[in-house]
Amino acid sequence: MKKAFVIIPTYNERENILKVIPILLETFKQIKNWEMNILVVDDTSPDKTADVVKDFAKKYKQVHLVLNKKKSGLGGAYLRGMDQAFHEYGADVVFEFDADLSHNPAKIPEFLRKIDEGYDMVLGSRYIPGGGIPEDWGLHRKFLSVVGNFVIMVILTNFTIRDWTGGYRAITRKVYDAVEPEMHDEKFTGYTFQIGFLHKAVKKGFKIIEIPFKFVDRTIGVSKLGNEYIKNNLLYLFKVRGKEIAQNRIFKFVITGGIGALVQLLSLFLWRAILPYELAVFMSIETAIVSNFIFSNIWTFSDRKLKASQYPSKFVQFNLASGGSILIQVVIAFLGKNLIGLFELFRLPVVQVVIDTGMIYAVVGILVGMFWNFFAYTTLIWKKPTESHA
Ligand SMILES: Nc1nc2c(ncn2[C@@H]2O[C@H](COP(=O)(O)OP(=O)(O)O)[C@@H](O)[C@H]2O)c(=O)[nH]1
Ligand SMILES: [Mg+2]
Repeated sequence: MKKAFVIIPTYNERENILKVIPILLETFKQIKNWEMNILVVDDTSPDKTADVVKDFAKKYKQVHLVLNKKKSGLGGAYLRGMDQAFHEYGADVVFEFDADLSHNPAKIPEFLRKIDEGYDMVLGSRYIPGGGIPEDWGLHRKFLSVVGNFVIMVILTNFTIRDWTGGYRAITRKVYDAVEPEMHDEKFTGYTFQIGFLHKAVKKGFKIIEIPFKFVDRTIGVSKLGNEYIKNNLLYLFKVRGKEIAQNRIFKFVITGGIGALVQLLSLFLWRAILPYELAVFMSIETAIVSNFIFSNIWTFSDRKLKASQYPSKFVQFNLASGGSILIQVVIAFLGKNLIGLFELFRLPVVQVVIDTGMIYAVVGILVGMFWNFFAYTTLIWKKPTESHA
């Protein structure tokens, strides 16, 4: 039979753990096709939560305790518990579960059904129909959770998952095995663990589903959610998102083009010092093309770097592609002028710069030209290597 472990991190939850363990054991009785266990990860709570767990563990073989010597934070506790459950006890699935009865245990069978259906990870969600947050939460906490989740969706540009910060989840071993190695390089010890873990699981393409649940406010003890929560989460989000964007090819392409434009303008000064104007313009364009070629090869397409022997022919192709882009811009400007005409649209306030249709044709030309360049680079010059079956 497959094994599931409900992992409960605790810090000063003596009263709560006393209540929640019997309720869970009762719930487990309805579950026939899974072997159910509880694993409490306590950070040597001053209120001696661990002693209560030890008493249960003596009576019930499904109850287990991991004791951390010092406070490890929510993420630290979960990583420790998951390692133990998957590697020592041979778990197939673990649950993230709060001690304070905020998570309705009656939902556990529903989570397991989704796992049985083939999902890799199941999220208890407060923000899909059927789910909810406590009515009596203060405005501050409601705002934090609702707006926080919205901000997360915007930064990660993922609106398919509605509850990123919830702490009621079922995670299969394969998700853990894939995500866990990456959970040590950043600061995941606190509540940021939840967003970080989920974000990585999503990126790896696991099958994830949300099921609704109503979050119930704790009646005993205090929340450990600290003020560093917002700061840490935002820091994490901007860091990983920044990294993702910096690795994006289109981003690199645009930056490379920007550098090219700068090189063109600056080198024009130098070329003009030694050449007549027309020739200097031509040489500055060629200098920019060389710059673009170099940056594209070592950065934008670093994963498809050309061999030195390919440089001459690829550089000729690159020049033709760039020439194509210039031609596109000239043609669009010509067509615009002759088909639509040149006329003033508006004047920028203060600086009094006239914006006319000619500017619009130029902008459209630049965009279409860039589109052409990107197309030529990816399909012609830095072609995706085809697998050879020699
Ligand atoms: N082991 C351990 N558990 C923690 C730590 N911080 C929070 N928890 C537990 O994580 C669960 C969720 O914390 P809680 O304070 O209820 O957060 P909230 O529900 O977001 O207000 C509870 O069972 C806490 O006891 C920690 O540093 N170590
Ligand atoms: Mg709680």
